[in-house]
Amino acid sequence: MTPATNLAFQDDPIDGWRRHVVPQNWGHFTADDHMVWDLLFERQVRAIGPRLIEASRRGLDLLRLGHPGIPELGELNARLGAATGWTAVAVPGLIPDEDFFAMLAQRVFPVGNFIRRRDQLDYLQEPDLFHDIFGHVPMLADPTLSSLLSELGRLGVEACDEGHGELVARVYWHSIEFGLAREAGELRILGAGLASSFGEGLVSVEGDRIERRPFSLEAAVRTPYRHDSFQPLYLVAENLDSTLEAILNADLEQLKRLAAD
Ligand code: HBI
Ligand code: FE
Repeated sequence: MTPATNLAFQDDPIDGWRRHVVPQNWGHFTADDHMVWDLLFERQVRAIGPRLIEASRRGLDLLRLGHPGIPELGELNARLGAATGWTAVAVPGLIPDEDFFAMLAQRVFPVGNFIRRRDQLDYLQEPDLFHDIFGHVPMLADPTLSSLLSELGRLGVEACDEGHGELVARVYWHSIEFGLAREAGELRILGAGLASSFGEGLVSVEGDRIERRPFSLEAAVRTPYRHDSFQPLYLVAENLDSTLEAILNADLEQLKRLAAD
């Protein structure tokens, strides 16, 4: 895309997100980068693989993310597109909410064009490609979760337009990013932030001094969150299907009412 057309999207609320997209440049990843992916992948699957919700486990397999080395987006998108019509695009880092939601609404997901270094294995603030691909992309291969995400994107764009973007960001955060879920009678990881974090993932489902509360849209919109540390509490989708249904059917007026004191 030539710079001129990039600028054309600058102020376009629907396609402004395109200015964040960069080439993945997969050929530029070093042997060490690929080694870090393999190390993180193997360690994460061993530590929390059985604690991921079934849809995420299925997505890891369907998209063959266990293949050695950092996934190449062309191959990944061939499988992901065939499954649910989603496309992963490379971005340099955290995308502002209004552009992020606009991407989700168009079934596009941002994945970092970099991976953490060996000395950052356990935690880094900026979402790298391991967080985005291992954490988020598997659920995009699931028909139910991927439809929910594009609907959340549409709702998020509407909310940002009205200055209430925070409400949808909180619903997203307490489910898709850091939510837990009860599935097959056990506590499992729903959120990508937990799925991709070696330290926090296990603690969130096994820790005994962790605060967990049932997920509801009201609890989500009323619970601020932190980007820069372990979460102080986790919301649990006690019935995953009905929680996903409630999020799918949420509307902005309802979220504003639930957030009002
Ligand atoms: N940007 N690259 C990237 N990856 C994310 O996971 C991400 C983001 N921007 C916002 C976001 N996630 C959400 O957590 C909410 O802030 C909407
Ligand atoms: Fe994320």
